[in-house]
Amino acid sequence: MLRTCARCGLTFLFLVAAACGGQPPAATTAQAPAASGAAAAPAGPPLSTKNMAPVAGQEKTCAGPRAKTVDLDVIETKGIDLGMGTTFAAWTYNGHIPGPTIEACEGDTVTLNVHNKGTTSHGLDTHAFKIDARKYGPTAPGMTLKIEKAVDTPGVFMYHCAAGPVTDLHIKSGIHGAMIVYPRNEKLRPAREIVVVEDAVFGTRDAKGFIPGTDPAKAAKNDQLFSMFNGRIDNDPVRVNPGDLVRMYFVNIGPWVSAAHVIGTVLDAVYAGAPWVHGLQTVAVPSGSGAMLEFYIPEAGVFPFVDHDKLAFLPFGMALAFASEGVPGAAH
Ligand SMILES: [Cu+2]
Repeated sequence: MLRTCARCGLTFLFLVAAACGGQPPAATTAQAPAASGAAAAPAGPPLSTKNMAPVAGQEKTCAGPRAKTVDLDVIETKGIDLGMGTTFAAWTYNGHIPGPTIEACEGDTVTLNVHNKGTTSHGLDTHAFKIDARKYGPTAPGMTLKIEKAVDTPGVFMYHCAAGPVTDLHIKSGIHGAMIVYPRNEKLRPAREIVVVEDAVFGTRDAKGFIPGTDPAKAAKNDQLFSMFNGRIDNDPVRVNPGDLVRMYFVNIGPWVSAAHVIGTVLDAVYAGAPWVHGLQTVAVPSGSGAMLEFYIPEAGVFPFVDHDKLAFLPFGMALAFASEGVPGAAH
């Protein structure tokens, strides 16, 4: 069994210490929080984690060309760093778990070129497309699979390998990511945006912390060794400020339903397919689905994002802390 590290064994103490011990925020964007759906002051820059780049966002994406092309390499790695002294011989898009976030705007035509640089057949299935499923592949090693379709449904979608009967094994080996389709005519509220993908590893960790690959028996039983956010067992705190509105583009790869919850606040608005829903403590996001989760940072402090049904993994670092040191008093 995976051991807890000294730093993460006391998860909340660590989160609080990390939040209080770092550098002060560059700027305070505290604001009188707007009522749901109302206009708000400009937000700060988008947020990121170690394995997740900031998004371009709705404005840039929707102002860009109506035809968007994304190239993805399927790479079977010999080992990637998951944090806490653990490495995993993952299969990936572009060498990382998760793969790169694909951003498009409602009405765009999206072309995905999947270059299979692996040793077995791989493909790509995005839940944002309405298309003949056979076009998702797979394709043989050395080949490129081209998939093209206009997207007409805004939302946060899972994309993943399509490998016929062994698709589950490929998804659970790391070949997955998030695709955002921004609405073209509904302007999203200014917010600190971040992408979070919940995933898991199904294997056995040796004495050196190496997981040589996915264990098919564990995968078949949804018996994960641990679950993660953005391909990391542990993540550094994400710096925010009191009064910030955070919009999380969340995808649950699985296993099971994610009970998406932010400790210390209430979800102000959730979009998992129209209409927006307001005032939720926890929202259920099934495996294979996604949602936009909006919440305010109510005051200075630490606000960990968790899967409330997987709190058993807290000792192994499974919490993404939003940490605020800014000016208290901008409470929402
Ligand atoms: Cu695959």
